[in-house]
Amino acid sequence: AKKLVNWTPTDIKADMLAKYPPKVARKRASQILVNEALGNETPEISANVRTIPGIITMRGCTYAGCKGVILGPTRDIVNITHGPIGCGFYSWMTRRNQTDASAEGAENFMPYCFSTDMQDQDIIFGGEKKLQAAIQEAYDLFHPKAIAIFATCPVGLIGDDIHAVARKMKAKFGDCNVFAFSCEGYKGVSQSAGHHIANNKIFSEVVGENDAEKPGEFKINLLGEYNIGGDGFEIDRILKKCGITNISTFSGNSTYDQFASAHKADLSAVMCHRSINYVADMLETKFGIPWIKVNFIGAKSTAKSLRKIAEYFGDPGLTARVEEVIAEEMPAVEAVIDDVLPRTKGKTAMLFVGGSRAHHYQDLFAEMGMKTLAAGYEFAHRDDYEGRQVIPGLKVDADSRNIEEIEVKADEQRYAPRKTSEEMAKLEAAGLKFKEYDGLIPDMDHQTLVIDDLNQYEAEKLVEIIKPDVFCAGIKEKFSIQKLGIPMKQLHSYDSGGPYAGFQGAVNFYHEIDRLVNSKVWSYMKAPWQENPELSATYVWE
Ligand code: CFM
Ligand code: HCA
Repeated sequence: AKKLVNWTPTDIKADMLAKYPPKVARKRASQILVNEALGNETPEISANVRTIPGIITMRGCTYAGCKGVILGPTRDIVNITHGPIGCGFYSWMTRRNQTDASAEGAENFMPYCFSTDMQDQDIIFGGEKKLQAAIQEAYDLFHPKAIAIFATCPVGLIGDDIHAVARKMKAKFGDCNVFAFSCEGYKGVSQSAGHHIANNKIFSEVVGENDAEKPGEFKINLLGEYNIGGDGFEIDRILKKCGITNISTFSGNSTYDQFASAHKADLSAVMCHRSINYVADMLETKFGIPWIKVNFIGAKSTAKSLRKIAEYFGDPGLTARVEEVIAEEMPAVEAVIDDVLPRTKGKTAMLFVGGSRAHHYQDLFAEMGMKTLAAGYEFAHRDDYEGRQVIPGLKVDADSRNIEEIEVKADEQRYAPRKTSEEMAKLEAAGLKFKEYDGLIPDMDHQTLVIDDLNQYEAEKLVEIIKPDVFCAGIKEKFSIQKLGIPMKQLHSYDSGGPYAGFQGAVNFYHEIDRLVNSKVWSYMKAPWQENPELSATYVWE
């Protein structure tokens, strides 16, 4: 990588802001942070705020966060998108979440894309009848345990009452839970609002429905793990080997019954805090199930997380077994690190992903001796950046239809007024409980760049100035970055790879990144317009 000779991170920030009009520059300045985290003094970043119109954001919509992210990986609920066909189609399997329905009698509706396919006349005259017919058709064909309805933008605009339709059909069937999500794409500022809507509804409609005891010892819920590229399979392999029983994953490779039984666990282990903290908090408040933060991305983080779970249970047998498993798994991991390290050490990365991978994957890169120069989230909140204390049992109105208000209220309860350590101590003495977990900012090196809601323009600027050895983001960024001559790795879909979680996943990742950052192909590459200048158009302004 080219060395930054004359540029400081502050210069880079200034350069990124230089072209913006003053108002835009001011707002973006509060979302671009030169990391000066020292000790406990975590600097403040502005997050979970609306993208300025005109900016080409990397973000997605609320429907994507609700239907695609949270409910998408559950195999035996019929998920019907009430909307134009594109919303259902483009959120169908593109996330590469995997499922295993090999058990006898296991249902799997994931290969189907269910949608009401709204047309002009539905928009004009209302789509409730069409929705009702779709629910009936799904019920007659599949007799599922549950049918979920997802609102897209036009549903909110024309005012179809999807909840009334769901209630009516649930009462009519009697043996099928039907519920609806007001997750219109435009609600809130990003996918994040969709997670919140999904979590609230799953908690109120499904969690606690099955009171039967689950077999096994050391029962946990694994919250915020979506089995992308088979990550959840690898984590389950390790948990099983340790003798830890995962009774419910939210929501990778999950079933309706897993959600319904989640209140039977002893502990919730939270992998992606951003997408699921709501369920963790509600399980703690309503059922007294405590939660801890874990991270299975990175071999060392995996070992640390297993130890953390064992420590919670405090059982000597479990602790010994966890140590045995770590000792069994690590040699294969270390052998690959020894192999790749001479080639990867000192290389640099940039990570811009949705809500937790931009943080978690830094551990994997660190294991390869690679430094993360810049990172940020599309839609995370300040708690994910700062790893600050969270008040469990937030009181927000779960039935409110104004999710933007809910999100803001929840953040306000957490942060406003901003509390010093002394103030926190006082509140704690007064009986309030707080949790601390890792945050992206304190975990990153001094003088790195932390950027919230990075956009197309800034991404290109960053790459132009810093030229990292690898840039990690999503499909929208993939080709524009590659055209700049920089290897690009998708950390959402994993391109066509994975799993990357756990011990075996780490090995996969080391090999792939080694190949990617050491490939000569990028130095041979010239864009077509560089080779054939006649291809470039000439604009004449009158
Ligand atoms: Fe959590 Fe996720 Fe992520 Fe996320 Fe997502 Fe995803 Fe992501 Mo894409 S739940 S926040 S809403 S870890 S879909 S599996 S990769 S943006 S960083
Ligand atoms: C989503 C899903 C997504 C998109 C990924 C990408 C995913 O936010 O709607 O932009 O490549 O992981 O599939 O985050």
